[in-house]
Amino acid sequence: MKNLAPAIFPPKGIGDAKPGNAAVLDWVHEIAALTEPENIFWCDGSDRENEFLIAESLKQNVLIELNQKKVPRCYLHRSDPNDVARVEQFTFVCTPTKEEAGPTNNWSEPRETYAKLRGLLKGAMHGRTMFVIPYMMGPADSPLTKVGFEITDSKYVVLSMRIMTRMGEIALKRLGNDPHAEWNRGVHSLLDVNPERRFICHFPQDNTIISVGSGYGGNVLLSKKCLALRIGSYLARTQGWMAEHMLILGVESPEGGKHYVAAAFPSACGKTNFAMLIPPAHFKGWKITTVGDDIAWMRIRDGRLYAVNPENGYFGVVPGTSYKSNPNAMRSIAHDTIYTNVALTDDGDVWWEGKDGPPPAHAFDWRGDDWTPESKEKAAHPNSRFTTPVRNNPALDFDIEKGEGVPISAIIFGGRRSDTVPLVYQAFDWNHGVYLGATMASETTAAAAGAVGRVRRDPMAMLPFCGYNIGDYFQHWLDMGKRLTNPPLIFNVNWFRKGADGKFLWPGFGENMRVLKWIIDRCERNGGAVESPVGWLPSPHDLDLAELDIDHNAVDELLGLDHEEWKKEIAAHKEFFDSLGRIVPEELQKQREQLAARFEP
Ligand code: GTP
Ligand code: SPV
Ligand code: MN
Repeated sequence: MKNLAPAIFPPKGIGDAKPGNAAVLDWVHEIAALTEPENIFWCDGSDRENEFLIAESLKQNVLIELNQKKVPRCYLHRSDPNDVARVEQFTFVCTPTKEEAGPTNNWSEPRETYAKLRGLLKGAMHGRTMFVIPYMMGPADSPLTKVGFEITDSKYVVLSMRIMTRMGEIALKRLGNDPHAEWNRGVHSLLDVNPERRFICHFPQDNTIISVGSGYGGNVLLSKKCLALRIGSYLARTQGWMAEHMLILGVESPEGGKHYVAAAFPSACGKTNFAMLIPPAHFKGWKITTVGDDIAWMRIRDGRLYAVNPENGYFGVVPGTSYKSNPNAMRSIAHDTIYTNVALTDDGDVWWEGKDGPPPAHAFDWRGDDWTPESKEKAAHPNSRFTTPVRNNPALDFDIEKGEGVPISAIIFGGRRSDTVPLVYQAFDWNHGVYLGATMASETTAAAAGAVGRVRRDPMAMLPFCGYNIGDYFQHWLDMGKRLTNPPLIFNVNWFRKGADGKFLWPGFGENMRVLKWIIDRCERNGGAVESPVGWLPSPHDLDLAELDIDHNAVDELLGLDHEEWKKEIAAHKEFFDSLGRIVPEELQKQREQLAARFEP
């Protein structure tokens, strides 16, 4: 198996950055005694170490060399074809009781699970190198910042974690030598990359993650979904802050005013694209800056919500990315990027469906097989990804390293809905906004293994990522609202509504600026809106649609409410709440009844 490369033996001065904290050392030695690696490699994230690991990865086929003139310092990784997305059915929250994990998580009993995982990890790193990665999530001087360690036998994970997190010395410094300090323990082993022995297990009470049998993204970059969201959401509730599956962007007006907004869309529903938006020509002088594209950690300060992006890189969807749809992403991934599961052209470049220009006459597809434009298979996997440092983003926000975070004026929820849900509307107040988030739904995507295009409820885009009981999570949102004297306004958007011809009614991407502008107007209390049963809706003239080639019927359709569709939608809300049982807070049940009542004549 191509990923299961043998041990490597670095020259002196590489791989020996042993941390000073005794608790960390004890834990590493305990895991080494179990997994029996050939040697231990203590990572420091330095350039020298990185160059060494890239060279070894090329030798061992973990990375494939690309044309360094076309894409400098970029490499291609092919994951096992059975291992190309998150696996929700093999993801577990291992709390002492099943109730603590709640009805939306797979639960398994902690002691039994530890025992099972120990069995799988026994001798798993035989003949191989065990890497120890110290990393930090969040800016160096933020009260929200967390330290984690990931043990892994995958060089791809080490190389990716160096891009995705603040790795090495900075993390060791933040942790210090107090053996009682809070830090996350992450253990990852590829095992034999067998889907039958693939488990992503979280132990929130122990601040511990164990992931085996996968080499792919959210399953193995333990900083991301596992720590920053599943364990993060658990810590956030106990510590009084929020860990959310949200992008964070800045909006600067020509007059120099600035707002920040956070937006929760499910996986592969447009967060990275929205976070890197370039306004159309008509919005001269407006500028969007990126704070984060996937995860927001937020806390209350002076009655307002402030957000930081805990990550240091983007693990973004490749297909569909082009100079037309997302120029900032294209510039970001032009250098210093690891590509996973895209196609390789004959001249050593990368290619994917939706890239600018014509398809190559011949390429190797994401599996490495011959591909031509006549092939039935896609050249790039629909969930192929780039891993690129935030520093590559030309639109990076100036305050990304600000420890206190950026003040959030608006929270936006949204999903992929072909019908029912209007382009944009505003919640009446915080609790109504929590209801919008709690009942949001989306058509499923290739970001997780399983059927694509099926509508499922995905509260706050956190269904696969909330590390505790979803009823308690809803209550936490309601409680946060009570503590906010100056809460963000809450909105819902849908870029994906379709017309009778099955085509998207809204052009999306950069044109989403027009919707964002209305949201900012509402935050400044000067945007027009009409009251509707679902919330405040813009009328067509409240949206700035100048210089946009769109049919006014399409606009009416985008902003319209079909009462028959909404009857079904409200019934689906009820069905969802009923499926959760008694854990749904009374306030949200009340919101649902009020929504239903507003549709009565
Ligand atoms: P994760 O990284 O999985 O969390 O995904 P994401 O939410 O960051 O989604 P991303 O921005 O990568 O977009 C996913 C897919 O949606 C891509 O294929 C995009 O081309 C497409 N997409 C993004 N924004 C829009 C939009 O405004 N309109 C349309 N029609 N498609 C969009
Ligand atoms: C998502 O699925 O929401 C992602 C990709 O951001 S992964 O890191 O694989 O979870
Ligand atoms: Mn995501």
